[in-house]
Amino acid sequence: MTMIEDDEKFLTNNQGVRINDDQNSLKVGARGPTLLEDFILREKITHFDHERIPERVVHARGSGAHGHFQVYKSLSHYTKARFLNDPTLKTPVFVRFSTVAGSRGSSDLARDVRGFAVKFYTDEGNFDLVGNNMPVFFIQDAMKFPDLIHAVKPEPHNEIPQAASAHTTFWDFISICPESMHTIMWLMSDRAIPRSLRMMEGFGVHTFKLINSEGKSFFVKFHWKPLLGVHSVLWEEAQMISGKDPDFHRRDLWEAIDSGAYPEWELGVQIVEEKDEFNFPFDLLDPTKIIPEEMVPVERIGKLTLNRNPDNFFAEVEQVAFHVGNIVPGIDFSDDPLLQGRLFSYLDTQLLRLGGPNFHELPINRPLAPVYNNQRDGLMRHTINKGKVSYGPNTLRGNYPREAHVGSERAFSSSRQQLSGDKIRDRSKSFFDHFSQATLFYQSQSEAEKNHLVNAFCFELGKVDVLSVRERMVKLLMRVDQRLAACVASELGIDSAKLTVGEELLNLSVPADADPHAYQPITPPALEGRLKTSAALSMANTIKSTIATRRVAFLIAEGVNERFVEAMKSNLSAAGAVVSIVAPRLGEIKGSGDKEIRADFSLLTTSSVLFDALYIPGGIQSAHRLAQDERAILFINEAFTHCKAIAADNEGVTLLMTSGVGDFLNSKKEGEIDPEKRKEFMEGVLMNTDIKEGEESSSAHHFIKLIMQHRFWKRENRT
Ligand code: HDE
Repeated sequence: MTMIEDDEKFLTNNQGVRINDDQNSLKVGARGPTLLEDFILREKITHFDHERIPERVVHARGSGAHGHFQVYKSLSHYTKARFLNDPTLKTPVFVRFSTVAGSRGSSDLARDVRGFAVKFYTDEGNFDLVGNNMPVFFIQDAMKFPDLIHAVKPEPHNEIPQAASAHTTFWDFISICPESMHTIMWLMSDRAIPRSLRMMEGFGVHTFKLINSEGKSFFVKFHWKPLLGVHSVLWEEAQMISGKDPDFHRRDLWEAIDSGAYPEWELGVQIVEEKDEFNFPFDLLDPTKIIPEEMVPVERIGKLTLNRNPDNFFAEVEQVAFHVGNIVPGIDFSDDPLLQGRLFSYLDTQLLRLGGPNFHELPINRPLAPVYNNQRDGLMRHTINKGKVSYGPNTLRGNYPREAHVGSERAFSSSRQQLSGDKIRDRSKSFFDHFSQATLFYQSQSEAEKNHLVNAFCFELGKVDVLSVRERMVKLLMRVDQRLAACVASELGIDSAKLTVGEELLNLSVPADADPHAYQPITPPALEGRLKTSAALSMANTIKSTIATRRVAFLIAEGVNERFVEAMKSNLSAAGAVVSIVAPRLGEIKGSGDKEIRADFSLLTTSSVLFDALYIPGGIQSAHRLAQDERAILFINEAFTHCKAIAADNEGVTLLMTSGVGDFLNSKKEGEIDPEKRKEFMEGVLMNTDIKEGEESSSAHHFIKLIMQHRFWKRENRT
């Protein structure tokens, strides 16, 4: 039990008065009416009535954790930011991950962009890197943001669908917004359905600036690279997980940190000298573009570790307020028009959400660097400012607090930039190549990823009930890749041969006074000519060298061979995996040697989609019982269908053969299916039938290697 301090022992009201009865309101007699005088009841209920605050207008669903960041070596050549200069400094951080479209109670597994917001509590003030798990964004100018969000949110007349982009208004908007096409490729890819928040990349998206102590500035793109690799689930699984455990990602993050398996990311930077600003076949200020890693490599400069769960979800995860404008000396903004709009939006929205101008005083938002200024009062002010001087400059307090110098006193100053231009509402022509990076992304995907992407388009557009919207999307896809467009069109029952990518389509969203030709997308040959694919864009190329924190289900029943269970469990646990015993019921399950094994889940309370891999140990009775249990067979079939690693020993193999795995192997007559192909489809399934009495399964080592692979996508092609 946790230790309770003396002053925490007694229940009090909010004025600190001890309460002797918190179960009954004050009444006239035991059966009489309640008195208005009951200040204890009124205070308790009033506080409860006001427990909810407005949820975030976007990114409402989130999960957070504390940790720290440490730079590997000084980056002083590029920036004077102290937390990036001193490798001995551990800067505390708070990170909040989120989905974008759903409301606070929605499922973690929505197909969506994930927010990846990091607050660094540096000793020079708070720096917020408010990024996403995709490196590009849908739109190029902040002016379009409310429209984008209105289109993706549930439709306003009936508030349907929750946390889903698969509906008509979203695709109506996208189909006349060609600039979104690159981000749409990411959204339709498996990146939008991560296996874990701990297995996602993060990106600052916009180009920022770093400034060194000489005042020289560099363009920079920020990246987070997860040490566990980048992994996703299948769309079918995502939908099932949403029902089985809508908190799947939140729970996964919590449990990993709770068990000491701290998630880690390396911070990467792509640095571009100012003189090279115009040496790219795209505009560095355009947030719909990446800088391919082949053009500018990502330098890994430090590590983020998350090692503490929040104590209170509301006080920390809900009340944390990120703002792209929270910046420290040595870092600065670029003129990206999306970033410029964001600089206004975050503070503005938080004034409403957190009820006034003093939310920076909430514990989770409070900087570690001291705050002194002449700002005063306002709703919910915590600081009790003393004295009569609340202005500057002043003489009555020696002019304190005064402005600091940029050099010795480490004040912030904006990087110097010469600007001139007409006051106009316009967009730079250098922003109008909307397709070549969408194509680059698609071409860089593995075959399995391409198929998933096609399926995602078919699913999403299949939910659109206006034919012209679907057709417009097919037309846009024709500009990205003909095969992609043809596959999607065929599933939607559209004859793509009859469609042309007409100018009218691309001009639909052009402002009234614009020259429509000026808005025509352009395809600069440079990028197409030089770079056909980029390895970093495919998850197939991610790290596959660890099974740390992978969830492995052991399917057992009474009579299981406990030696197999123990040996496999100790091997997998030693490699960092999390083993769960799944049985037909909860409680102790007696093994064939009379040892008892406690079930972590029953077949009623869990499901294959909540695991990464499956082990079926031997034991005649166990295999027999499970073969009679439809839920066990479903469990195995789903693990097989979702391309997961499966290992079975002795009678476990017999059980496997009574499931769909056996059906697959037996149904095709010899010769009907190419044996090589059959072998391919069975990759990831490990069957060990001749382990002698007294021997241990020798398959653990091999099984671990399979789990590292995450999934065996070739299996998808078996039907
Ligand atoms: Fe945001 N965004 N955003 N956004 N954003 C918010 O701020 C906004 C954009 C991102 O966990 C809001 O406090 C505008 C890009 C994250 O608390 C709001 C534009 C990127 C989070 C807002 C963008 C992001 C937000 C809602 C276009 C990736 C969650 C609640 C100009 C680089 C932070 C809040 C958290 C949240 C506005 C585009 C990331 C309304 C106007 C691009 C991770 O201020």
